[in-house]
Amino acid sequence: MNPLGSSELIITPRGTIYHLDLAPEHIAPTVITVGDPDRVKEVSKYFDRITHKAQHREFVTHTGYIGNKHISCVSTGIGPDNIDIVYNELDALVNIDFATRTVKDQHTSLSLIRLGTCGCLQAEVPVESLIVSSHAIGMDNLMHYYKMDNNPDENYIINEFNRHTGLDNKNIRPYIAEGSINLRKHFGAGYVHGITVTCPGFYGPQGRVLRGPLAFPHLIDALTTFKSGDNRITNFEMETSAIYGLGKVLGHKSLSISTAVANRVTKTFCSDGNAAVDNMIRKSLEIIAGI
Ligand code: R1P
Ligand code: URA
Repeated sequence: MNPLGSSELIITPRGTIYHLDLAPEHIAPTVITVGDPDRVKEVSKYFDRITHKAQHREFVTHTGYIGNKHISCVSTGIGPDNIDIVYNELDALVNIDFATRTVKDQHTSLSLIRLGTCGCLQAEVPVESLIVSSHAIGMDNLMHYYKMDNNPDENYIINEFNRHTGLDNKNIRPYIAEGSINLRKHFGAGYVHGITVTCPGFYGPQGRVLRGPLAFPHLIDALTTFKSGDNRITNFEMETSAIYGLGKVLGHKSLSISTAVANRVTKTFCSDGNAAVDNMIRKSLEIIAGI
């Protein structure tokens, strides 16, 4: 294989990858991703020790240990386009030899777990619930730029979703990707499981009207009423489809966990979002440290 060129794989003079500003030795096999850069310290305050800190743009990283568990926390910022950067650069840190600029013969699979926030789409799932995404349905377009195969179950759900919502006839091409079953099985009691819809925006793409009129005024209703067997849509947010899609394409185990800060059916908003997110972090880190 020809070495990757300098505009393809961008390595700084310090030997770090361009956006994340990390060298291969700075990253752990288990990585927590969070949207908000300020949330990284809220995760790493539970580490027993921190061995490396980095920050470039919205990408803040703290790496350390909980007991013997080697763990990193990286902020992604908002949206699938940022996930494209974070996933490709984390993958490069473990699967590309920076000295030869070639893909390593031996593939390393990371465990990548998002601890985020979301809007809930079922009336009986209250704000502050912790939601584990079984699948993500992407209303964004990131994964249309990659060659990704779907299994028959994924194809079945996305076909039913398109039939139910009619959104695929409206300049949107929804896609689907499943999260890691191996990671998901650890998050039982205290977590609600369901399909997550990933939206390419917080306002119009999530049915919010401030001033701009909506092209799809019935979006929320179409999402809340969708069912495929036992699968229903529990929530929406802005990263999980890219996380699950790129996890599949690059061969990493990915899981997305969210605290519901808004319920878009009952029209309620969490009174103390920080406390609810802290609860998710503490509870989930306890599980992650034991995996
Ligand atoms: C929108 O406010 C942001 O919050 C959610 C959405 O996915 C989007 O990134 O997640 P985070 O709280 O992890 O950023
Ligand atoms: N994040 C989102 O993307 N939507 C919400 O409603 C809440 C958090």
